[in-house]
Amino acid sequence: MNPESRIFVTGHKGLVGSSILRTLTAKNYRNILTIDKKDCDLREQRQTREYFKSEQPDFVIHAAGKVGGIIANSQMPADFLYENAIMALNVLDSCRLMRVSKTLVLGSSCIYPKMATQPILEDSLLTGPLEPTNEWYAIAKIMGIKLGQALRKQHNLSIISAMPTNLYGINDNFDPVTSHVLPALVRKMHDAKVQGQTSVTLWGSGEPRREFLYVDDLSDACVFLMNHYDSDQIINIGYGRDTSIRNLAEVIQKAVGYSGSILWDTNKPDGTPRKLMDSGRLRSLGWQPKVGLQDGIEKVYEWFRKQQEKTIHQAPHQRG
Ligand code: GFB
Repeated sequence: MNPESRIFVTGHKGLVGSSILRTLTAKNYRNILTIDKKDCDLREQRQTREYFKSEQPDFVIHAAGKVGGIIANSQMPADFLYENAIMALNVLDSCRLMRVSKTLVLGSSCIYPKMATQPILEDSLLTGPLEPTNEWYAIAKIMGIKLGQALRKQHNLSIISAMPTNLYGINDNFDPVTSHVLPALVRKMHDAKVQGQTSVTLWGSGEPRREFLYVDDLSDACVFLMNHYDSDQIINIGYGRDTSIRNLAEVIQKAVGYSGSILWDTNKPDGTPRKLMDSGRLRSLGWQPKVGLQDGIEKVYEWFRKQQEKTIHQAPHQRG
């Protein structure tokens, strides 16, 4: 990509897309294309094709997706499967029609088998059953990867697929029910502190282990891959270390300054016992992350607090 390239970023308002935009802008890319859902719904083939025809992107980073935490995934399996699959189909098919120079498709670490050997190598894709709480989302993501590989094989298109580990950062969804664990815990501990609650209840046993990557590290890796990677082999983007949900809760508790106790609701699902990816393929190309978990959580909490203050100071009719 060069500074004048027309780079279309899908999902530019989300956690990942907004970070990719910040990173591209910071790296002086000047022709970044974005479109609001109301003006082009990527679930609609005609609208997607028309957008590609009129804007003629040279490069595409497909970051749009319907995402959510363990409960959202189990409660809306049809939405997670259909919306992610149809968006990947429409975007990649438009890339084919317009012969886009290079496309990056973003997958997820949940595409790997529930009991994959840890740390998880890219080669473990499709070697065992998926985790049932998010198999619907995972199937849609696997379809996106496979379509990219098929288009490369049949039409000689440069499409790469990257698998980010669990992500966190600013512009995330902080809803206590539908969000991923890290923003959910920030929200729950902050509310408990503000409301003077003596305890906060988290889900599951606290034993599962997850690997968390700050979203600006992910977007830096995405731009790096657009410039340095061209293969049909999928590539993991991880932080390199995992932590238990219990330990994550303690780090967040400290950052938030909440002094109450933590209770665990074991009626809620734990999900995959462990998800730590092997990111050796990416490391061997010379990329590595910069933001540690504690620093990242502090950044997120600072941003979250500012957002909360803004909401409090807004007139009631302005609140979203
Ligand atoms: O982030 P999370 O929702 O999804 O949950 P996954 C991770 C772990 O945190 C689970 C525990 O063991 C949860 O039981 N947990 C504890 C909580 N308290 C909470 C809470 O208040 N909220 C949430 N959400 N979790 C996701 C997939 O799996 O991983 C997605 O569902 C996606 O599709 C993403 O692939 C990367 O890490 O289990």
